[in-house]
Amino acid sequence: MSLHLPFGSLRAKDGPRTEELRRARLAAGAPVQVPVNRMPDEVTSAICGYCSTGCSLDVHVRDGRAVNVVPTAGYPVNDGTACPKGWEAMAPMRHRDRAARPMVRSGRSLQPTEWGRAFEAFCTGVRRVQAEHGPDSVAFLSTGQIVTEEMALLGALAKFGLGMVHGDGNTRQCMATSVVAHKECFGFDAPPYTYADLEESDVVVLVGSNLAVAHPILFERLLRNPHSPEIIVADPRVTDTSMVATQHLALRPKSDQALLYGIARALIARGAIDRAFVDAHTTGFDGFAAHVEPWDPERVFAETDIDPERLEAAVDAIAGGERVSFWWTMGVNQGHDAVRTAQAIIALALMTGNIGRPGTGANSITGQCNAMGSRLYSNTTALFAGRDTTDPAQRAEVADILGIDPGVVPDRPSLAYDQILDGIEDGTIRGLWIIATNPAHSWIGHGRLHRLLDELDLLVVQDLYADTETASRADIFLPAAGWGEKEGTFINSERRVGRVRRAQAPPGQARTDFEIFKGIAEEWGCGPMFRRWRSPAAAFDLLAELSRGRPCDITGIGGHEGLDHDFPEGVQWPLPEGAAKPERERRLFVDGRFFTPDGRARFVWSQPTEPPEQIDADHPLVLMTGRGTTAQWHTQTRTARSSLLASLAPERPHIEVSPKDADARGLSSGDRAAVRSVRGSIDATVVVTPTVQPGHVFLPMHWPEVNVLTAPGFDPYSRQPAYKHSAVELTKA
Ligand SMILES: Nc1nc2c(c(=O)[nH]1)N[C@H]1C(S)=C(S)[C@@H](COP(=O)(O)OP(=O)(O)OC[C@H]3O[C@@H](n4cnc5c(=O)[nH]c(N)nc54)[C@H](O)[C@@H]3O)O[C@H]1N2
Ligand SMILES: Nc1nc2c(c(=O)[nH]1)N[C@H]1C(S)=C(S)[C@@H](COP(=O)(O)OP(=O)(O)OC[C@H]3O[C@@H](n4cnc5c(=O)[nH]c(N)nc54)[C@H](O)[C@@H]3O)O[C@H]1N2
Ligand code: SF4
Ligand SMILES: [Mo]
Repeated sequence: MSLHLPFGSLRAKDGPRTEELRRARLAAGAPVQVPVNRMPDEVTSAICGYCSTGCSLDVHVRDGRAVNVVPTAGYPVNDGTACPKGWEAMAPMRHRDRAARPMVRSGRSLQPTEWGRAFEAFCTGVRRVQAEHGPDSVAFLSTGQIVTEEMALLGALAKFGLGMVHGDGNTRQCMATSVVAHKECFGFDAPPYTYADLEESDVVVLVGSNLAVAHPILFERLLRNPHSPEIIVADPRVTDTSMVATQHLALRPKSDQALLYGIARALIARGAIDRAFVDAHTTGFDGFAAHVEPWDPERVFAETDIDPERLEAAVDAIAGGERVSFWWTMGVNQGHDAVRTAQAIIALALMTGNIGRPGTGANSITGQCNAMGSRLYSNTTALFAGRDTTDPAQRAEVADILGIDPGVVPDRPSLAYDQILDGIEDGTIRGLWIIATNPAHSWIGHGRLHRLLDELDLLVVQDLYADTETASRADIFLPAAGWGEKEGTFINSERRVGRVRRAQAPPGQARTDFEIFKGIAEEWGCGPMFRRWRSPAAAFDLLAELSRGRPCDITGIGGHEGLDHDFPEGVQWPLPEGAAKPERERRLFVDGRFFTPDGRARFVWSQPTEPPEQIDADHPLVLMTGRGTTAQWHTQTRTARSSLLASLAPERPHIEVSPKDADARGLSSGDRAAVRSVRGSIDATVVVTPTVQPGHVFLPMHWPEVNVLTAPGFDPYSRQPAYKHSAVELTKA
């Protein structure tokens, strides 16, 4: 059955809503005859496969091929709008560089083969390494960018089927800090907000978040806030986001914890505390208050460069706000003291009673399209739905729901990403399976990683393209279907579960990650263990069952069918079975009850520490890295393959330098400079700009050489890499 609609009626602004389209499609009998060059045969919708905003996109299909993408009108997240990556979502999928055949290494090159041979090579390879070096010697690294159903099947297959214990993902590079901060403070990894909070606040505090570039549609929602909000941006740089701020706190890199403690102290000093909320719903406030007492305005100035007047102005705004929301992203999470910094933000929200009400919250914004799915269901470091691997009862429960022997569920937690790499270094990890991530570009200080990848006995890479920095090093390459070519769900930053749908077939022999995992299971001989995982829809039903009674309970969604028919606008977790039809936008902790055993949120604090790599005479500049433009996505494997997106982005790496530092080095805009850290040197084009302060430089992360420079430092609690503080020097090339 197909629906024929003229393109004219699918304009983003006033086109029919997804559900209406779907209803019309169901109702449509005989196809309407219209000129073929103007009409899609079918319109399907899918949540965008780039950032965690989770916009819905309508994909127009003609003759089995996706021909056009239009943002879904009426969808609660984006209502007919999208950033350039969303509009261009199909171009990288259609590109001639897409990998279409499995490949196995023969000497220096990867040679095309058939799936049967590739699965055989995979299983023999993994078995051989495990036989020689023990079952723990093969690990996997996965992603926040495949559908939840695939992530979960990967975790189950690797751990319960193939006997692996260690597996982590690129979510470690990104959200590990928020996970730990939330668990300790709220009792579960539970970002409490809904996007409407951006529009309902009268004070919005953004810490280390460049929303305008990284989450453009959320930025637009902030701009639509009708309350003329005070917008406070804490970022060492002037960014597209700080330009709309009413207060820009251009703090010294990695001094956030001191700033936040200073704000807390000042709020306490003037009695701007919600004592009733603190007494009824939290523990640890008095200890926290005593801890922050030394951060008087002079000390804050000395440690952060934010003078007492600016501090006072920020405190005034927060104290005077009725509905204050606090948001943070990688400026916080990618730090050597990241968890405690995030917890200082949470403390500000708790002590002022700014949580659980419209326009409030301590709100960590996620990064990748399905980072939230990976946090709940990737089964990398914890068990499904946030369960504890070391708890026998929770292991038994998982085994029971999946119909497997509890003995196969690992009773030890996995090593974290950097510890897996240490394992390669010390010879305990000898095989690695990398799915939907490109660490040879994105990992911190990656010179060492390149060497370690070359030392492995077995490297398997599963990607859309065989020429990524990581895939080109593989012994076995498995070609995957991508966005728009598979079924499943993503969970966005505000906990909204939304559908991803297949609009076209993948190229050549490429298969969905789900099919690849099933194929490996069959070849390995553990296929029967995964019979319940018949399809992505069946997998979703298992995941719902695994969530029953947990804070992220989604048993009330009714599976993929429920999402297709009852919740075309997606649905935020939790939604337990039998719950009333939920509101369009929901937040957590409305009743002041948290997920800790006593129902109270926790204040958690510590003494700030120094970044591990300090500037010195040879390397006097602090290097910050991050997102460059809305048109570039991470390692650019996808975005660089859209000519439109490429035209919106710089052609080569550029480094932003302050006029003072440029003068001192005889550099002008357009010059080529060598940027060097103790780990190596790269070549970049100089952009002289007052948006960075003297003593700082900024390099977008989108170029493969950037992580030659970055200093491997990690938060001790989350083991998240600290991508935003390395010491470098610049010289004219
Ligand atoms: N266009 C585009 N959008 C993306 C992505 C992409 O690659 N391209 N990636 C997605 C992903 S996975 C993620 S995680 C998010 C990241 O989203 P963001 O975290 O918003 O992006 P970043 O540019 O990494 O970092 C944000 C800001 O932190 C600032 N910063 C650096 N050091 C400090 C510090 O010490 N303190 C403070 N307060 N700020 C500091 C930087 O100057 C930068 O402006 O973006 C998502 N969206
Ligand atoms: N210097 C510096 N480095 C950073 C950061 C920084 O701020 N500064 N940020 C870090 C952060 S927050 C993140 S999240 C990471 C991101 O780092 P990566 O995850 O390494 O970057 P991506 O380019 O998103 O890689 C995703 C890969 O998956 C492939 N892929 C896409 N869809 C599919 C699919 O459906 N199936 C399969 N099998 N493959 C697929 C893509 O082609 C691509 O090769 O980078 C980190 N690195
Ligand atoms: S804002 Fe994010 S989710 Fe929305 S279209 Fe852009 S990349 Fe996709
Ligand atoms: Mo990220």
